[in-house]
Amino acid sequence: MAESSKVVHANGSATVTTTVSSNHATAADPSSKMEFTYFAINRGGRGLGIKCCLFKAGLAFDDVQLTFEEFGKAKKEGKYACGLPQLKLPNGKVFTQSFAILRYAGKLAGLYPEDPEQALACDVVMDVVFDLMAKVPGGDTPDAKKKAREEYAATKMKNYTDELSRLIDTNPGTFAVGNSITIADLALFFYTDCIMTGNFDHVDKGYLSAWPSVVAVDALIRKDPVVTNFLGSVGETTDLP
Ligand SMILES: N[C@@H](CCC(=O)N[C@@H](CS)C(=O)NCC(=O)O)C(=O)O
Repeated sequence: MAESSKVVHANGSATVTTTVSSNHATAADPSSKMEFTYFAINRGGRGLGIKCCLFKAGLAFDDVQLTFEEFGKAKKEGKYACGLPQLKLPNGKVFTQSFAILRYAGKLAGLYPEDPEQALACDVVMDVVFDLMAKVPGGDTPDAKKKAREEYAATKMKNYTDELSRLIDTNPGTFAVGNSITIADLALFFYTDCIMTGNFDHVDKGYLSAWPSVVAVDALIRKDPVVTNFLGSVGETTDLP
């Protein structure tokens, strides 16, 4: 269930805040709600895994979606120094860093293993994805960006994906870690869905077919209720183009 309010600013841009809550949500009192701020996308980016966890945990939250224009303006005013996402807890404390927030939300949702070795396996997958995505090169010109991205895909990104595939093969179970979805899978999906939807500039959407184990886990994540229930609540799916 999602109720939206839209604040349209004088310059025509709009901040959309949606109160997201699953049917077992607990936060009837608005002051007990978390506030999650990211860009205006549900699927993709660093926000999806976190929102899936909060939804799974049954925690209502205000989903504040900024336009790039609003974000740019806020940055100029000194806000969001570490970028988005950010999570404000009901006690007013504000936290950044997507994977730290994902780990926190994953604990609330029961999607972060309690067993120390399983948690380690989960963290390793997450950190490989984090490095892979953090090191994606840009470029001063479109041509330079294309060249840098193609080179990255053929070298470092290939090595990181080899490692993800090795971890999946080493960890027992059908998902990245174990037999049910964890935050390792939600972190992995940040990468795989970006590639498979063709949203990773200058990398072919079939790139991952060289790693069948990664593709197999992606297919499980793509149809897992943890992901599809949240996306369904905001009218979206995990379908591929
Ligand atoms: N380490 C941070 C990185 C955050 C980050 O770079 N977010 C991007 C969007 S996915 C962003 O806001 N970029 C614009 C900026 O930092 O000004 C995290 O994991 O949350």
